[in-house]
Amino acid sequence: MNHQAPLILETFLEGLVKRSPGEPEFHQAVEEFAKCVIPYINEHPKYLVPRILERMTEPDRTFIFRVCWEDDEGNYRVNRGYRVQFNNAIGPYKGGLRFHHSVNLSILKFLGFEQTFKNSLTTLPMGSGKGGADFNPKGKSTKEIMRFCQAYMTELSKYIGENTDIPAGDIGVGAREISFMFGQYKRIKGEFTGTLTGKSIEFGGSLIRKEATGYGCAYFMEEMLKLKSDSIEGKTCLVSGSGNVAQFCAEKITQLGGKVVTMSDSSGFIHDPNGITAEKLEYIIDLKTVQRGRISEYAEKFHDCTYHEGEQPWNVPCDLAFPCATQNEIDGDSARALLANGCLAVSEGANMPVTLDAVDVFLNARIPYAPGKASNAGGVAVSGLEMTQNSIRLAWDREELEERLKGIMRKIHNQCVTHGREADGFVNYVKGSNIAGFVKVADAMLAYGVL
Ligand code: NDP
Ligand code: 2IT
Repeated sequence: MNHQAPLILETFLEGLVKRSPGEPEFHQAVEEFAKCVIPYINEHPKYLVPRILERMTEPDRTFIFRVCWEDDEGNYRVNRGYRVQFNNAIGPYKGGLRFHHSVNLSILKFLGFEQTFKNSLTTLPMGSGKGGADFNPKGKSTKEIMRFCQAYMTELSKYIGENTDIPAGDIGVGAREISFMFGQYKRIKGEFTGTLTGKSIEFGGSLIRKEATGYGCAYFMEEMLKLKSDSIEGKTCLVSGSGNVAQFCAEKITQLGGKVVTMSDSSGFIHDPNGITAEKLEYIIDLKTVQRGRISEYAEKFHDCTYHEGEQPWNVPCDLAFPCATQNEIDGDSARALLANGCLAVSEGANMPVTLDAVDVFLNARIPYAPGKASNAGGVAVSGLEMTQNSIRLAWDREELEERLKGIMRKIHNQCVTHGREADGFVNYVKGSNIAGFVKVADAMLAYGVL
């Protein structure tokens, strides 16, 4: 029998940094995960000897490629495109594409790594991947977006397929971009298959996919509060971001009786103490998805609210917080400000919006705190349901899909409680989601032997 010394967190992380230098976001995501999972692995040597953790922290493969396109003035433009195929132990690679100037390998590896456990938690058969480009869609014309999407897909099409790797949207990639990419994929391959999700309804998309991440994030909060005999009803809520996830998180919070008082973009945030009602949210959705304007315009349109240039919403008093913009948007100071102002619980719509020290602030305060891999899994879950519908060549109705989404979020919550409940009854959702997500993928990898 092979002997393997127990894993030590610090030594493991040193090895990770040595193997993957200069990737701070990836190191951060792995550290949060390893803190929870290493004690579990040491108690379960069947995972230790086959070096499951080392294997899980190395993507299966990574594609990096040039994307050359022409802007409206006829200039040649060059960007870098990526696809990280992280882990396909429990299903084909599955995860979004991000178009943002900040995209690099570290960010895509952190997102692909998180996706592994998120997809495992959904209970659906999906492996993990993430991709995108350092392309900045801001200020680009629709034609420029189209040319970029087509150029990106011309190369990406070599690596994806309905049974191998199924991309979807993320920051900077919504219905418009998915349509351009799906059209190009179909043209190149000469076949109509469900190789992308988040498609429009007319050509194989699923009802509820657009709403799924945000709705799921609100449902997850409702589940956490239910466990404490409480609910969203009557609560003052902070939402950050004003993109796809933030919009539908705000919509569901409002439907559940909560009052959303903030939303934001990368320029600043608006504070509307009377609440962002359904009508006002309709304005924001049009502003962001059709006009492609800035959130500051909300404060010009509606009275009794304020716009805070260059600031984040975390100093506004609230009961509940829903970070739905981007990674590392809540640091230790913001977490302490939230608690000092009465925040009772946090549900992440974004991926890794909370820094490592802020995670500790929430856990030490023993408030319900849901990491994105649990609370934002609704999006990829409905992507999984879109794949199912494409495979059986049927489309389910809205009610059925919303019920399934609710059921999946409930099951994710239950898994977190099973693996995260501590002796005094406190549920550590970080530990619960990491261990529950890990076990399924690890058992599949073990079953395959040395691969
Ligand atoms: P969108 O592009 O639709 O919206 C992103 C929002 O976040 C915009 O309001 C944007 O502002 C803001 N934002 C982006 N970068 C920054 C930044 N550096 N600082 C401050 N604000 C920023 O993306 P999504 O809503 O789809 O994604 C939001 C988050 O949710 C991401 O973390 C994503 O990974 C995660 N997520 C998305 C899922 C999906 O299905 N779409 C599923 C699960 C998670 P601006 O317009 O100024 O850039
Ligand atoms: O982070 C995520 O889960 C997503 N961007 C959605 C991925 C998907 O395949 O729907």
